Amino acid sequence: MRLTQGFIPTIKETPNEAQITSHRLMLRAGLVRQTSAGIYAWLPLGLRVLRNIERIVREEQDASGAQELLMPTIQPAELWRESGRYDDYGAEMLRIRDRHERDMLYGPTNEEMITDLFRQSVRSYRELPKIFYHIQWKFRDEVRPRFGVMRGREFLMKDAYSFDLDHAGAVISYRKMMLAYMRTFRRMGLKAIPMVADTGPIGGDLSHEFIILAPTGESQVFYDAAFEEIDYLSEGAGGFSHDSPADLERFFQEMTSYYAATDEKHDTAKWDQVAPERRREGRGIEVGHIFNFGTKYTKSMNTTVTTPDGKPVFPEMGSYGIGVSRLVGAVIEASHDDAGIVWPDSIAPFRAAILNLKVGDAACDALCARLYEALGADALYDDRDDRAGVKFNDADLMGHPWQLVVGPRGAVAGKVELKRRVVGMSGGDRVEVSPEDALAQIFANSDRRA
Ligand code: 5CA
Repeated sequence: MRLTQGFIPTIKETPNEAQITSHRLMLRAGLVRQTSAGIYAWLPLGLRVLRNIERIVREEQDASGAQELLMPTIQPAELWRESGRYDDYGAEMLRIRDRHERDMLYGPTNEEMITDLFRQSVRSYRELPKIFYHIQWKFRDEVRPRFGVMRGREFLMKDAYSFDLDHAGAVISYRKMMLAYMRTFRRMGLKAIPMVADTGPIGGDLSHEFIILAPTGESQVFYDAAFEEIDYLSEGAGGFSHDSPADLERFFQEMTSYYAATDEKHDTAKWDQVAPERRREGRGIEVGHIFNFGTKYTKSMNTTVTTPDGKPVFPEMGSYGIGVSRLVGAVIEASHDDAGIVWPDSIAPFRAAILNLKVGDAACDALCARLYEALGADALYDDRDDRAGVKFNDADLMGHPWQLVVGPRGAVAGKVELKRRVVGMSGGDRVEVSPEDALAQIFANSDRRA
């Protein structure tokens, strides 16, 4: 995209409505704008990041065997009256009445709707297990929406739902999702820790939250230092297979053998058993949450399948959420410096930025055009007739993983300056290389869409 033709309204001043870094940077770099309290419009740069996060989430869900579908945002109240949650959910639910006086709601989550879709068509144990997911906007009328997209009222969630014949099967589905989640977050450059968590209005007794450590996080967390040391997926994400219950068990054991809990589930007796020098206490951002709640919804919504001996049973369910829009903020909290955002390659809005330091200079224009052609739509070409300093600052603020800087002297000599954007090195480390070498280095990174 040519910057002169794009819509990336960056802001120099620090917006005073924003309390945390990610919110400030998202406004300043032109990713989002607030349209109502806790509701945001995604501008082109922000939308590209959101789509990249969605792509990774989708690929890892598909790899786990989950099937994608898409449920609507607006739901009928009857389904929620059946499960008993219509009244329980309280003021967080946005209730709507249509022109025929029917009670509707903007979905805060989809357990009821997926159970209804399931019971309309699935009759036999032969059709199990099943995991469905969708990536859809949710609405929760939070009392205090804050921190930008981190705690919005409207937000994008990936929610998956599993159906199994019995508890043993449900445990396998739960572990599959845990593996898919660890791979998903890792591909975004995040180290997430699965922590024993409270189940709240979703219900059930087996639950983990996936927490990214950050001082601005809303959760108080307690964990064993082992989580800082061990890179569970390093021996190749291929080390564990979704198709092998033994692998899944080994993976689950490894992930849960050390103490890690949020404050709601903090167990001081168990905490006392952790060696004092290994105890870590801090703040974290919840980027995902998985639940096993057995037959809570299949029972209340009278959903059965027949077993091999012809008897009806209530299938066991789980639900599995990832905060897709929250992740945009969470990644920024985990990866930024004084100059701006530092995107991991996999989700950066553009693979690289081309900075033309002298627009109108024949050699600069020609070399930039060549680079832009080679990188295609995955590059942002700063073709503004502006000062070099403005371009450097904006490129650092927007956080492109690579900057290709083209100045008049270098252009004549057939050279560009290549800069890798890393945390804490906003100012410098531009290396002069040939355009071919620069492109080769940029293309060497593989976790990008084609
Ligand atoms: N039905 C279950 C799992 S599918 C569920 O709704 N779980 S949840 O309530 O924990 O939400 C899942 C994820 O959505 C959370 O881990 C969090 O990352 C994200 N999320 C929840 N509330 C908000 C919010 N107000 N703003 C942004 N993201 C949110």
